[in-house]
Amino acid sequence: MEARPAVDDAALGREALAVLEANWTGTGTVPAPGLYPHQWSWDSAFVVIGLARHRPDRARDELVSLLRGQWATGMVPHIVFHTREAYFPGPSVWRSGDNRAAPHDVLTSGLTAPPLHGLALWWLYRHTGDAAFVRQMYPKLVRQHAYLTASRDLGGAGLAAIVHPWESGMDDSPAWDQPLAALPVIRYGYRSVYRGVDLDERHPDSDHDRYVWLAMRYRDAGYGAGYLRDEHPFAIEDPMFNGIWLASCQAMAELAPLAGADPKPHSEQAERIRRAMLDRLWDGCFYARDLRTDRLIRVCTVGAFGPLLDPGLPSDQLHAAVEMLESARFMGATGYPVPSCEIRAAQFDRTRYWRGPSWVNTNWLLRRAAAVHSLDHLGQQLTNGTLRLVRQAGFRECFDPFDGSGRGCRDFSWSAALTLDLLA
Ligand code: 9WN
Repeated sequence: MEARPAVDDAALGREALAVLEANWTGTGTVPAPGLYPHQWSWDSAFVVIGLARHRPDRARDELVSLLRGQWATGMVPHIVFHTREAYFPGPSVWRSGDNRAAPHDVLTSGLTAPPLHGLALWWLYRHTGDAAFVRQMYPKLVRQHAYLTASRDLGGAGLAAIVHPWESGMDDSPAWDQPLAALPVIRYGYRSVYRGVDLDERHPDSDHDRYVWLAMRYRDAGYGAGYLRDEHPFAIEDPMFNGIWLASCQAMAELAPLAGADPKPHSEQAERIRRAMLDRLWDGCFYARDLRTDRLIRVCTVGAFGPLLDPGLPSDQLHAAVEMLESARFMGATGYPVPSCEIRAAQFDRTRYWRGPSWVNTNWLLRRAAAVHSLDHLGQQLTNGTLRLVRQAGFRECFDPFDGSGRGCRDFSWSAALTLDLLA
């Protein structure tokens, strides 16, 4: 495995800031130079979190810039294109400009992403005390949450459904294999967009073709909520997406008084999400539910731990989930935290993207979960293990969970940003 010269904390922090500076375009932070040359939604939220202590000015600009892409429906798109077309699918595929709900002055994708922004705003406030900025952003995030309630509660129980694997942020997770296999494959052949990375580490062409087909179908239906409810072939209640939403609802409840608003609707929303996740997704582990078959997708991925972000998670589920996380099914068997799929699953692959490798962002989310439950030992293990990964292999996109070697691209923004937070 490639080894880097030993770096102390101060040098690692300087390197992380330098990566983020290099990835700043003047209007936003790109996730990775070349590979992801636009602004991605949950990547930006992680950048806000990482910069909160070190560059609050930049963290504020990042969030403002991302939310310029928000649609009139409240939807925060998963990609905002401040720059020319340089990724596929780009603006000419999404055609947001043709949709009346999309912003006029900036082009975007038509999908959304895990709604981490409430938690990111709370994190920024916690480190800056900037209530004026909270007042400015709060109404936009209220509208984001309202969109999820109005247009994404496709199961009618209070959870938000994702309608595309890209919306999970975990594109090729084994959890999407079955619902994806039910879709037709029409050759588009655009996977070559992934320049500079090993294509064997990513999803096959057939999956990419299905991603594109699904996105275009939604586009051709005008990105309509009625179409999603009645016809769209991919609709899934994902525990990570909803666990993040719940955490953002709780963050919004704390921020509401600063904006002169009532916290209660946010706490009530969080309770609804908690109840629905327990009723619909829990069966010894939190699984994703396929709304088109009304069945749980019984493969345990890192997404199963999203509900741990909830301080109100009942102790039975909390203990069972933590036991599983620490067991030989997840981090008990690997040298590094946390594999993206349980290692005994047939689909586990230590080299392939969201099918096995460890990621800094999910490690950070689980460390946050450990903090809300005062699981100090677990939190420390996650912090130390993640810092060991980036110290040895650099700010890679993801890592082999057994030997810690880097996978995917280099100079990845959220790996750098969250390292800053872990070092603090
Ligand atoms: C599709 C930008 C994004 C992340 C996702 C990650 C990957 C895109 C892709 O890169 O997704 O949105 O082309 O694979 O899976 O989590 O937000 O870093």
